[in-house]
Amino acid sequence: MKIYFAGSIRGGREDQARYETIVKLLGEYGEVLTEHVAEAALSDKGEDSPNDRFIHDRDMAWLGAADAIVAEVTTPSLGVGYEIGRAVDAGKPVLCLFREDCGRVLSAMIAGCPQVQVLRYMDAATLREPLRAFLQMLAQ
Ligand code: 6K6
Repeated sequence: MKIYFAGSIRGGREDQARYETIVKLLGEYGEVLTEHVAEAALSDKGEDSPNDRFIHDRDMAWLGAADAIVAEVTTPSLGVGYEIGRAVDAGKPVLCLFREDCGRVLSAMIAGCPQVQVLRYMDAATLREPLRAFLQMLAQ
């Protein structure tokens, strides 16, 4: 099972520690193609990153290779929204994780998309069971 994890980078890194927890949990069920999204060293500035065209093309190739997309959508991010849209268009299963106590309301374009599953949570440590259920259902 190849899993594409999406989380905000230039949209803001406030939830980076949660991304680490989620990537660790996902690693119990498959290969996470985008572990770097959770790295603490990755800033929202990207001064030492490869160029944007390289990032886009590489990430789209990984998205195409993925069996499932798990996106943490609490911090709004153009890139994550774009990845979700591309994944839906490609017919990939998409699970979005939204932290309920963040004080924001999830975009209607995500919450209202019938091809996207949305899981509202409070504590990333409690996500093991729902992630297992989502991924094992796909493996059958
Ligand atoms: C580092 C810091 C700023 O830019 C970078 C370059 N690094 C990236 N490396 C890999 N994937 C990226 C990068 N920037 C964006 N993405 C992809 O878009 C990831 O898969 C994330 O899920 C998503 C984040 O989008 P933004 O709009 O929040 O950056």
